[in-house]
Amino acid sequence: MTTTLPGADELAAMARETAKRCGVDVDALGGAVTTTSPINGAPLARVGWAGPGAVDEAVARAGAAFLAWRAVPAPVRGALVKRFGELLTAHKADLATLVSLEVGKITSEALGEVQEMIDICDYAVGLSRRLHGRTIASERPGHRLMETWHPLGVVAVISAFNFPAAVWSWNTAIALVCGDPVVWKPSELAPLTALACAALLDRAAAEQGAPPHLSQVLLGGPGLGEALAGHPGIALVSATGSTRMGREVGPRVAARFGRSLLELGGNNAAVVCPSADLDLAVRGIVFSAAGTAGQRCTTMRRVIAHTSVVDVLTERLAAAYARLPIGNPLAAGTLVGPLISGRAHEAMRQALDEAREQGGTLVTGGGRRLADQAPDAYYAEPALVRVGEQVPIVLRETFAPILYVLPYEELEEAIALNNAAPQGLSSSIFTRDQGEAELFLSAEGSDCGIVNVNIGTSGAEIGGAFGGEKETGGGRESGSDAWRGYMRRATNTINYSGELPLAQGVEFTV
Ligand code: UN1
Repeated sequence: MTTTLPGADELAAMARETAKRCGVDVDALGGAVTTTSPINGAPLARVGWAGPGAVDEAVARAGAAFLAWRAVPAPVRGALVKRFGELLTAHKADLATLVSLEVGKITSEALGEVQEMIDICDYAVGLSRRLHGRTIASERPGHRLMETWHPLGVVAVISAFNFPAAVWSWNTAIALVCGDPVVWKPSELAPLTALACAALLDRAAAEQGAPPHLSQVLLGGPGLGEALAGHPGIALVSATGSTRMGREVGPRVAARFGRSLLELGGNNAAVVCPSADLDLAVRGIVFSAAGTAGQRCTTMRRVIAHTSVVDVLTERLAAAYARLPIGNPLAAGTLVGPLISGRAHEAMRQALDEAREQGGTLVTGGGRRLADQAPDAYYAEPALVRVGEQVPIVLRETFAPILYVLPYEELEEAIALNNAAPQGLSSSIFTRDQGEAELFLSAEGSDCGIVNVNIGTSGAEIGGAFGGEKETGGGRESGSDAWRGYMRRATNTINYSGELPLAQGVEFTV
């Protein structure tokens, strides 16, 4: 596939128009920081970063909003999120364009990201009528025990470039129905996407008569994230990014006994068993490994295939890789867009060198495309590397499309290889043998937060809890009961007996 990449002015104009349609005051943009588009490596927009003092001010405003919002009935809070979901639906294409322009996602995946935002709004609206606690049997006569869930406080969201809008929305839609205002530090690479999301939410809030400052955006670098993590006015810090970032944020929040929800790295594997449907496995693996140019935290980075299928599987993956259309993510038909930066490309190149040094064989891919047209844009051919065993480079997360394929003999060994990664985000098994699938899903199986059967590691729906164990950080966001992380639980004992029997049979009569 040959691609002509769009010129700098074209993309900058498109970004401006699209942001304006979402309600961003584009005339007020401009500032010291220039962002670029990974599509052509050219400047896209200029923005200003928050100055010193911005965190204190934002947290104070959010704190005031909390006092009002916590008293609004949860289903009324849900009405705001419902309206926000409608606005996201109306501006789905606009937001998706901004996502593509700022982080290089192909159109279908950018639209999918906005769809996840709409889905979580629907989910949160329903949730707003079922934030319920339990009634528990008391050991004392004439007593009742119950749990109530109350709004927690101000939530800070720190998000990464690869899901520049959806991750914020998973947190924000849930936080808002739970009664919590949000202060967002988006990726410094995707400020326009963030401003557009914020403008749509501000519009919904104004229309619904919600208190001001329920949602605020602060643009800035890592120092801003650190200030948010350390701020005592923030009850919960939900941070998505590298394990290195998590090591900065987690202890800072813990030191002040704040709550954190960490979504960090992943080194996700698929186990391919002898009975696997290989057609399905190939499609599932290629989407998870090469989709989003290998830049999801759920990207598949390892295939652990039984010795009876590893050769044929590798051949079929190589054939599929050779057909992948790589290029302009805005063009119809493209499946693999650019890497986010030259740094990401350099990390990929270096990992491939190390893989070779450690005995790996590059089966296909690894080259760079379109450098002649756009020397500052980094289009990489997804790489397939065959290794004999799980050498050190395989256990290192490289945020780029490299898939390592290695063999196994016994399923227990494959599970041990799966679990040998320091992170524990996502995993999958391809098999038609129920016993094998059940073992993988069991307590003795995969140690990840996401364990799939006959689908890849990425592309989770919002209805389930999303997150993982070990160096992935342990947080859960999005569906299931992840909402509990955004609320505080009170245990209530109510005595309607007219007596005062003490628990544990204690006698204390005065
Ligand atoms: C991420 O890469 O940070 O499961 C999130 C998935 C997406 C979310 C990925 N729903 O791949």
